[in-house]
Amino acid sequence: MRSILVGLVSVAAALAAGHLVAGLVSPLASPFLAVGNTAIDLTPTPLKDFAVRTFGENDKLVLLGGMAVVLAVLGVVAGLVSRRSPWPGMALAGVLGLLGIAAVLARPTTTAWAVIAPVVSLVVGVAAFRWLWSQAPAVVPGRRKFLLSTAAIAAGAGVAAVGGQLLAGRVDVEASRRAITLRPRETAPKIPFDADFSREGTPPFLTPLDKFYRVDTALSIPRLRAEDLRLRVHGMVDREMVLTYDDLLRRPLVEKTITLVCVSNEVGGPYISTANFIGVDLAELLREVGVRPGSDQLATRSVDGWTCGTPVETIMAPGSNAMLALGMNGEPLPLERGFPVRMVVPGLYGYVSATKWLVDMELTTFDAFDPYWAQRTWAKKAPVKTMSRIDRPKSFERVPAGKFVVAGIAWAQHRGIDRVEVRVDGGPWQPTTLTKEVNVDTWRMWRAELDLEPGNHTVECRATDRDGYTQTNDRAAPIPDGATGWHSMVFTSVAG
Ligand SMILES: Nc1nc2c(c(=O)[nH]1)N[C@H]1C(S)=C(S)[C@@H](COP(=O)(O)O)O[C@H]1N2
Ligand SMILES: [Mo]
Repeated sequence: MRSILVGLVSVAAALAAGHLVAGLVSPLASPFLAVGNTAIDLTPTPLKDFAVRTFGENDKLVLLGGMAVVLAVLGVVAGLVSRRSPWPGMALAGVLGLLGIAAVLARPTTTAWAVIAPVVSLVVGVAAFRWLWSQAPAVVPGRRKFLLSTAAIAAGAGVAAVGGQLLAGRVDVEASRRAITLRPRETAPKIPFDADFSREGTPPFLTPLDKFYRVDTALSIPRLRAEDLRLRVHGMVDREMVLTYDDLLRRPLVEKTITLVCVSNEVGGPYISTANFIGVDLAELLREVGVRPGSDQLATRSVDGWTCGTPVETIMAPGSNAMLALGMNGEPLPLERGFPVRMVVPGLYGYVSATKWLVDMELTTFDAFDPYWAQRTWAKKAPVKTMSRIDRPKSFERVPAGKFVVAGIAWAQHRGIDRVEVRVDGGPWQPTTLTKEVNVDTWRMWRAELDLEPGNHTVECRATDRDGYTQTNDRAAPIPDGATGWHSMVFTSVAG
């Protein structure tokens, strides 16, 4: 029992000490977070998909919780193997410490001296184990002193962990964000009130920011102040550039309504949202730096090391609407949306276009560089596939027989939606009514009135884009370049 306590408290002390020092030197060097981030990067893609599907946006909390449990178990083990001598437990603490050091060194963005955080963690872990073990009494009268020492170290660990968290947050990025007002020279046309069928179950046309889907690999949200931004543009260019946030603000700001979608969406999935993005024209900026012939990939990097590759051709095409976005829905980007600046390119899935916390843009080639997800077997190029989704009825819903409205969304960003059809129980395809098009870079909502006999039914939908392509029922998984197939919904019509 005593040795278990020694193991648990030593592990806690080690993690907390590392977290505290990391808060001082470099928050991402916290051994706990570094191991978590490394785990995310090393997780096989199918398991990652499973985690996102199962836990959605709580996937990171689940990971941190799981790590805490594993570490606690290791602490218990360290105690159990050290009943006679402290050495096995100290050795285990040392090995864990080395893992922390390796994880911090493996982070793409750590500076060399940030390694001091996991080193402190190792030393504290081994020393705490040794000291507490030596305090553990062989006789009952010594118990009180031992418990006091243990409680003191546990309390110290608590204070250190909280202190580390506070220090990591001391960069006042919220104040930096609050101080910004974005004044687009050209605002997006007002969204007409009938641009959605939200009363019939579709999402509202513009997604409120707290409802906007979120997908990224960041375990802790990067905290980069606008005034600290140095956005580098380099590689196969005529003139390198380093842009500050003020440089970006001085350029003409435009506002555009754009729908963003994630490649990991299953057919009928939730990872699609729409916002008014405020930003600067990306093609214009690239024309200023002068893209050298032969460069076909824009490789972008976020401050936490995540990378992305976008076809130069897509960005430079007339009317691409590609932008460096500084704001969403009238406010500066929220921190989790990539503050201070992110990229948006309509018509491409987010993982090949929408880099958040953007700090580096390198003109290169697809041959020369594989970004984060391409290294993990996703496609290097991924234009958004023409898709549609049924939002009403819900799966297995019971609806009144007779007249019933089905409704949903369809999207084919940058091509536009031409029509959406539905069919019931494998019958003939029927037309639906579409909302007025806001622009070709956004989703469009549809509805159709059905007349239903009582009983079980299946409704399916399919969209046709402006290029004349109609969705087929060929089923593809999200990996490597986006799911395909018709969305279908099984429901019951009830008489009376
Ligand atoms: N830095 C960074 N940017 C990123 C990602 C990431 O993991 N890290 N994920 C991308 C993916 S896969 C998508 S779908 C979009 C999602 O943007 P959102 O979270 O604002 O909805 O961001 C993209 N930008
Ligand atoms: Mo994504």
